[in-house]
Amino acid sequence: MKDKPKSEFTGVIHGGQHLDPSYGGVSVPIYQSSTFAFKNAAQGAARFAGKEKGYIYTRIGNPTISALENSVAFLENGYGGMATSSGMSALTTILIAFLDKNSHMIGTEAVYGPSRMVVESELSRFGIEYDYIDTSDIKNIEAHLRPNTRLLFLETPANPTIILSDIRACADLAKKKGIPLVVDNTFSSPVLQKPLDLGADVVMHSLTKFLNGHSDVVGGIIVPKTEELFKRLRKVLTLMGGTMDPHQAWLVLRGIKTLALRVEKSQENAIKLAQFLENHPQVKWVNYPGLPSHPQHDLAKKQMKGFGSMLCFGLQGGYDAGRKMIDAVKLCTLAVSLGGVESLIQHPASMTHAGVPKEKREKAGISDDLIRISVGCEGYEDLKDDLEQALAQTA
Ligand code: LCS
Repeated sequence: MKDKPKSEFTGVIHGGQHLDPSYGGVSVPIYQSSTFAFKNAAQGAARFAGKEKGYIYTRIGNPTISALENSVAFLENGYGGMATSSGMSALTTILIAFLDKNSHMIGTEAVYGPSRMVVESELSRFGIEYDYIDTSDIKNIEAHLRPNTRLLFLETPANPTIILSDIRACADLAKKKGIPLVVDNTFSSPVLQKPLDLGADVVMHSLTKFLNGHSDVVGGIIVPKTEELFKRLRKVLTLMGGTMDPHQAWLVLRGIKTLALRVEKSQENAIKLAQFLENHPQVKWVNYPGLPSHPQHDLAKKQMKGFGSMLCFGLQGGYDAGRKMIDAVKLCTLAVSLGGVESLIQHPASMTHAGVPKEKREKAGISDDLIRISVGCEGYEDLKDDLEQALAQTA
């Protein structure tokens, strides 16, 4: 399918896909081959010169991986996709493609811990300068721009605070300054938010999360808006080698077919759970973009098609009570990661964001009492009963 369908339910199944040309397989075959034979020397040379279409070597391209790349590029309205071995590999490919020695980047401070750690502790060794700041305030971004700023990186909603950044406003600013805007869209998925349509230049995902949806694959993807950006990023990815494996691609492609269904069910659960938690006497605060109490509820309504299924909260009894609660859940699983059919609960300060120093965490709003839930597709009543019994044990 090339034309845009009316519904995301159609796009996730057919977008960018065509029947297998060999045998008409309805499901894309797994081309588990590292290399592809040439008919003769002339064909091999023509493929390397880019004069003939076709596959050469799986690090450079593979039919199963292409099917996944076409699917996500279609959903994100991008020029093309580049699947990577992990979400971190998508990010590092982007960073290396855009940043030079002595260049500067601005990033959302409440990002997934390793997303800033890779810059702060590794790329800084190569002379790259950075500011991880509150990107929900456009004036704050303007104040941190430097003559050598070469990248604006947003994670919205942010992991784990669920704070939003205004993609359209950031895109306008980035355009004015000639800086590429990259958005990590992992927490929304393209079903709920399309950053490229809001003016971003590149969108990335950890495919490990909602797109795959079954907690059984690690993967990532990069989708730029233009051919020029695609060529730059593809060159870096191919040279750095963070490519995906065909079997991994096939599993994610299978997961994407039910993305819209899973997102619909999990966010229906999330809004009800957020309301339940907000009204619970032992809960001190809840952050969920679908609640009118969320500081950016209006922005969420404007830039997202739904509020998603990630939420965080703190208990009256602080982290001691929170730890008792996460030890007491029976249906929710105590595990990091997110976006799967099963509900997961975790404590960012001691788990996903433990590598970020405490003062940086606190400045970013990742308080010690913050508990994060990735709401899954179970029945709402079962999830509510589980949280209710776990909360009762913290009293
Ligand atoms: N971007 C976001 C927003 C993420 O949440 C993660 C992983 C990544 C990038 C990196 O992707 P990966 O390499 O793991 O595929 N977030 C995780 C989390 O919150 N818990 O465990 C992993």
